[in-house]
Amino acid sequence: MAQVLPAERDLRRVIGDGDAIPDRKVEGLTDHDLVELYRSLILLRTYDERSVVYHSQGRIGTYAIYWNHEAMQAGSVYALDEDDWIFPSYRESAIGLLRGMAPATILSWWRGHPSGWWNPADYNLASICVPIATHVPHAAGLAWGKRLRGEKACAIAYFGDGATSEGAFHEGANFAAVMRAPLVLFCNNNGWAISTPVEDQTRAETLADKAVGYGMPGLRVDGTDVLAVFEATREAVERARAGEGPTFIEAVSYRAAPHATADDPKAYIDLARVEQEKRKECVGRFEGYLRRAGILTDEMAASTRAEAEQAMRDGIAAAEAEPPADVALVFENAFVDPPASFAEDLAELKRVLGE
Ligand SMILES: Cc1ncc(C[n+]2csc(CCOP(=O)(O)OP(=O)(O)O)c2C)c(N)n1
Ligand SMILES: [Mg+2]
Repeated sequence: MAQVLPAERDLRRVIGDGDAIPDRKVEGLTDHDLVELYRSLILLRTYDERSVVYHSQGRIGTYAIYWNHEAMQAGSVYALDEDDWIFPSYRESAIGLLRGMAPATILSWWRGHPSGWWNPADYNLASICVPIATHVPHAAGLAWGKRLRGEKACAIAYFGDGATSEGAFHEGANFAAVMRAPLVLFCNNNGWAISTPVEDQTRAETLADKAVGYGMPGLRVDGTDVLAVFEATREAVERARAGEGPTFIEAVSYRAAPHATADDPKAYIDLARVEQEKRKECVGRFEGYLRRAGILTDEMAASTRAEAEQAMRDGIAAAEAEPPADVALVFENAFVDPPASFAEDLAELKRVLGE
């Protein structure tokens, strides 16, 4: 039986504040690794900011903004191997960029176009999961399968604070622990499940405390510190590969953007707190670290951003160049034996669309 460590009470941090709190180094990370992490952060940030603009221009549909969540995604993926499987929620919709997926694919997904679907096995990346926590048991099952086959790969499932109140999360966590599945349960605790604050979500002192009940270690990390996230995930991955089973990581941040483009948080959020959080957002924090270490120059920052912006311009152009989807696909792929009424429904839809 794996020994259960008490959940870390304090948030783990590597990046200091350039003042009283010193920067720390992560063992094993070279300057090249730090630059790669920076590229990942900028690519994700640019994708997110451009997507909000594309949404306002009517070029993509409702979009789940992940501004200030980039460090959780880039830091954790950097601790994985290509063989490890990623199970994203809608909040990590663009995480495939870190596996070489074209921005056009993800933009197409948000356009509701079939070219936005990929074969998960091509990237070891599961479909974007919109129902809260239903992908946690899927990830646990896949991880268990890897163990049964004697493969070294593990899986990581991303979900929010609100997801820890869902049955599927608990089933997946328990199953993974009992089977010692090589799984990382990565909880993005951004303080909100749409308009429900985390304080109304649980009576547990921390979300990482939930890990103890399943007999797995729980780590707490500053979710806006890309290096702390990397370090914690690397430990979880090492445990998984050593046959010690799952680890729960609670990465804490504060949602500094609306839940999605369809949301107006003014009705419920603390706007002063949002402004405060924006000032210490994750990309700027890492830029500060890199500058203090003498790694990042203005030139490098500008060229990294320009590269990402070009990738987005190419991405939206490619997504918009896709021929319109065949609406029959919606009806053909829902049932093996479609109900008779589907033929009429399809005819009606085509009439409405003028096809
Ligand atoms: C099973 C299910 N119930 C309800 C919803 C509606 N819903 C969409 S997002 C959301 C909040 C989830 O919050 P959290 O897990 O904290 O993730 P975050 O959006 O903050 O990343 C809810 C309840 C859903 N998508 N799926
Ligand atoms: Mg949340």
